[in-house]
Amino acid sequence: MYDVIGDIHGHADALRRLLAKMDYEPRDGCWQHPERKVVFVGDFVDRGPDILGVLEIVRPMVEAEAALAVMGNHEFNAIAFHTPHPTATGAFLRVRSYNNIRQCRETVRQLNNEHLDDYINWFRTLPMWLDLDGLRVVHACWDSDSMKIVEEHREQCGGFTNDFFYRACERGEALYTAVEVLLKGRETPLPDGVSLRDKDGHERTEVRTRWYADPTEEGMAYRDYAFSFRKEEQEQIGGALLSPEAKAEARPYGAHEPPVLFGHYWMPSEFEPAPLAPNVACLDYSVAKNGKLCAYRWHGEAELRKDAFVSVTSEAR
Ligand SMILES: [Mn+2]
Repeated sequence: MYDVIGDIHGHADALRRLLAKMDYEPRDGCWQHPERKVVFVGDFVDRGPDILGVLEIVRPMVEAEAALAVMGNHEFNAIAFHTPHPTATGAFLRVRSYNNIRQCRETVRQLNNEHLDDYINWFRTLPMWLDLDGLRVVHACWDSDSMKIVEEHREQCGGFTNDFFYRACERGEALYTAVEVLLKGRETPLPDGVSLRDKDGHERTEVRTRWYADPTEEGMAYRDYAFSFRKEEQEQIGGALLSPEAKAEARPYGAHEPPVLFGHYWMPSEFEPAPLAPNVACLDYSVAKNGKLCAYRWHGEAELRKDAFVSVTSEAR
C-alpha cells in the first residue's frame, strides 16, 4: 500500500519529518517502511532551501523500490532548460527568459554541474503518471486523451529522448498541449473583458479549472469552476456563467473511476487537508510558501478519507 507525498520543492527537512511521522526509517542510506511504499507526485526541485537534500532522499528510495515517483512540471522544465535546441545554435528547449531563469534559480545555485547533469538524466526516467492497482497518481491532471498522445510520441521517439522533449516544447504540437494538461492542468479562457492579475502582476485571460468537476450542471459560474482559492482572484473572475464552449471542452473525472491523487495547485496551508471529491485529492499544501508538506496514506479504499491525510509544517516547530 502507498503513502502519496505532495510537492516538496527543496524542503528536505520537512520531508524527513513527514517520513518519520509515517514510521519510515533511514536504513543503508534509504528511507523505508517494512510494509509500505511512497509515491511522489513530483516537483522536487526549485524554490526551497535544500534541493539536493530532497533529491538525495527521493532518488535512492525510487532506485531501491521503496518509492515510485512521477515527473512534475518543475522536473520537465529542468530537463527542457538544460537540453540544447536541435537547430537554434546556443539555445535550449526552454527559452532562457527572465521568468524561466528565475523559476529554476535555486536549483541551479544549489546544485553543481555534475549533480545537475546527473539528476536531469534521472528526471528523464520518471513516468508522467502511474496507474496503480486501484490508485492513480499524476502531477496535475488525469486525462486519458493526453496520455494516449504522450504514449504515441514516446514510442515514436524511443522514450523520453531529446526528440521527445523537443516536440513537447513546440507550441502548437499535440504533444505540447498533452504534456501541459498532465503536468500543469487544464485552463479555460475567461469571458471577454475579464482578466486576472497573478501573484507576479501578469495579466491573465485564462484560468485554471477544477478539471475533475462536472461543469455542465445548471448555473455553474467561472468562479465556481476555477481552481482558485484567493478571494481577490475570485472577485476578479466574477459571477459570469460558464460558456457552452467551456462546458463542451470539459473532461470531468468520473465518480466511479479509481481515486486520483495529484499536487501542483498550491492549496492554502490554512485549509485542513481533505478530498476535493470522493475520489479526488490534491496533496500540494504549499510547503514552498511556509505551508505544509502533505501525504495521503492509502489503504485500498475507493472513497478517499479525510483522516488518511498526514502533514508537517515547512519549518520544524
Ligand atoms: Mn509545485
